[in-house]
Amino acid sequence: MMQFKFHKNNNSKGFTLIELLIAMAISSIVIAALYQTFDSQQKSYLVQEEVATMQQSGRAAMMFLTNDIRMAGYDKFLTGNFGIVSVQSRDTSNTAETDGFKGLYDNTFAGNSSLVLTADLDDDGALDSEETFQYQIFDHVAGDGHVDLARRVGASTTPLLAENVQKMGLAYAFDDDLNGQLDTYNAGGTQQIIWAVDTDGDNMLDTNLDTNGDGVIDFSDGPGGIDTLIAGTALTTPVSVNRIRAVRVWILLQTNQADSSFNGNAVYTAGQYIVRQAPNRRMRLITTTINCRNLGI
Ligand SMILES: [Ca+2]
Ligand SMILES: [Ca+2]
Ligand SMILES: [Ca+2]
Ligand SMILES: [Ca+2]
Repeated sequence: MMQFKFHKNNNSKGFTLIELLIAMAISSIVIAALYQTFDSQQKSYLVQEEVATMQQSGRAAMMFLTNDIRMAGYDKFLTGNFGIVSVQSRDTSNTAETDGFKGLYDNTFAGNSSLVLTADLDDDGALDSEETFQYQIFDHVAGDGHVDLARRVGASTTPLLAENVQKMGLAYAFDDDLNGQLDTYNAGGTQQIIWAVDTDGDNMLDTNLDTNGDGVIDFSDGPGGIDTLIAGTALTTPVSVNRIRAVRVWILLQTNQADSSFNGNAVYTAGQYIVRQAPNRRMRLITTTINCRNLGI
């Protein structure tokens, strides 16, 4: 039969003060290390969440823009009452205007793209209240300092589409000679599509954004500074909005929260605007080109 012997350890006198202090020191180091790991994981989780939110906003905004621009000018009975109505720039502040839109055109807002279009969605040949779509960026929640993208249907008072859209750039390709082809210009020996904007607010396209004629719209087309407008090349004759056949869209988003540990230094082109990355904010530029299915070509 096995016998268990229990020895009383007479040397056990508990912990000495030194031992206790060492144990406390070690455990506080461990806790600090654990906390740091947790904290940095938490931060990177928050960053990922911010970036995901930003990308989702951008995708949603682009989806609405694409669908609306494709519908622009939908006019089953060929009344001629529908199409792209306005390409004028608008104020980005939260100033209410009498027509229910924010910030009507003013020369000082050049480069802040906006778009108004119509489509006869109910096939009655008449322009009804829910058949006007307007896009522009402005500080939707007055005073929070972040610029948002609005999509206003009719006279809706709840137009917020995507938050923290820092810039929306729009440029337009057109068929002014009505030969069924987008009009082009000579860029270094090759013909390139003209992407034009209205720079003086008369709602006529007047400027090709490719200043240096290399077929690309970017920083090198600006006069050299950040937060400046691309100078562009004047069109021979201004072009009416009813000759527009395609729309090029730039949406520049930024994260909602500043991240003091992050510093980017990128330069973005958004339509006519050259923009420097905001301090401590991650940004994403989404671009696309949309053919206006209901406007010829
Ligand atoms: Ca209608
Ligand atoms: Ca043409
Ligand atoms: Ca003009
Ligand atoms: Ca260029």
